[in-house]
Amino acid sequence: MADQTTYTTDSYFETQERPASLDAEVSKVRDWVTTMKSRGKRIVLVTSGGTSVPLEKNMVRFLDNFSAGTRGATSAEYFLAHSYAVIFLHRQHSLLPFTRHYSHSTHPFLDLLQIDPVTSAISVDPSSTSDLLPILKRHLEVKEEGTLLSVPFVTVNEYLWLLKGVSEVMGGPNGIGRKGMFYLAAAVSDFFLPGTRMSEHKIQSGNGVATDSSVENGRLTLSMDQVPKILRPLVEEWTKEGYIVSFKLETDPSLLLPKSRAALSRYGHQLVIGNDLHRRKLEVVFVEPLAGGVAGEEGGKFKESWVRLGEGKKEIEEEIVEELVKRHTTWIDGGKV
Ligand code: 9Z3
Repeated sequence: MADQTTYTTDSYFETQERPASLDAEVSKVRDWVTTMKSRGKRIVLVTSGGTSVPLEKNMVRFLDNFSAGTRGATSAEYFLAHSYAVIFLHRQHSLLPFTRHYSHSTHPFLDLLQIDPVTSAISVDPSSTSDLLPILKRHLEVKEEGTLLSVPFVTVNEYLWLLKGVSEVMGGPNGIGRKGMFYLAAAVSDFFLPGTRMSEHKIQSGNGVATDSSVENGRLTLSMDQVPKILRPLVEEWTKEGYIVSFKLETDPSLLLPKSRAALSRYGHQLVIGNDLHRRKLEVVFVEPLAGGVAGEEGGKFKESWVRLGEGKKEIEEEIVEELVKRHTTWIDGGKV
């Protein structure tokens, strides 16, 4: 097993460490799904942000990717606006629905506030109120309704275990069936370093002298294995009835359509949203099976439609989610989308 480079999902989960908090997280999700189901809600699992790949068990260093979680956090807000209950499986410290509007350096929260010189009372600067009010309102409403469940991950291993656990709850006998949607916007690493080859402690370079097997003549060599294609068991085993939307990210625009079609053919799910790294906030392409056909079949046919940031709209996610809700309604009604 130590030299294995190709994992099936089964062999991955048999060999890679199960996170200590997994059972508690999944049990929380199970209770919440039961409550949302009893209220007649549709549920969407939104995955968001990048997965990290630790290089050491006592992690100091890791590989990461660019994703800030904008797509996921923004889309989650629009799903909530369409009355969905949202499980937000996200990279810890990436953007969150609602608070994303005032994060980090783009819109620092402290810049909204002012201090009364006499009483020292803190209030919101009136020039910011009109922007803040609708966001705060929705944030408080959603909190009150309990329709947003946040589940954080850090590493790709945690992400994979949680995706499996949550999908099995949503797709299981007491799950949400066709009323469930999967919106897989997280940027998931294709490669990982298996536990058996991971250094226990911080990789040492010494004083230019190698003290770790992966460091030779001062050069660190990493040999990583492929993360198994998780969409297959998701579609075929964990959640057979859910409406499944995956994202395909490319940097070469000429690969976007062929790669999106290939993903749909390979896994036979409902929709691939293709996006180019640099144009992802302006346009995406929906690739789905042509009505009456199954894209997974040999010679399957596809329907492609571009969704573009519309006139007067601020965020493309508004349009993406609007389109998805229509398709999901048809899916729930049992018809072909
Ligand atoms: C996406 O393509 C997302 O739209 C982005 C969003 C990661 C581009 P941001 O967080 O970016 O708003 O800055 N997500 C999926 C990327 C991915 O890893 N897809 C896999 C692939 O392309 C298939 S599941 O192979």
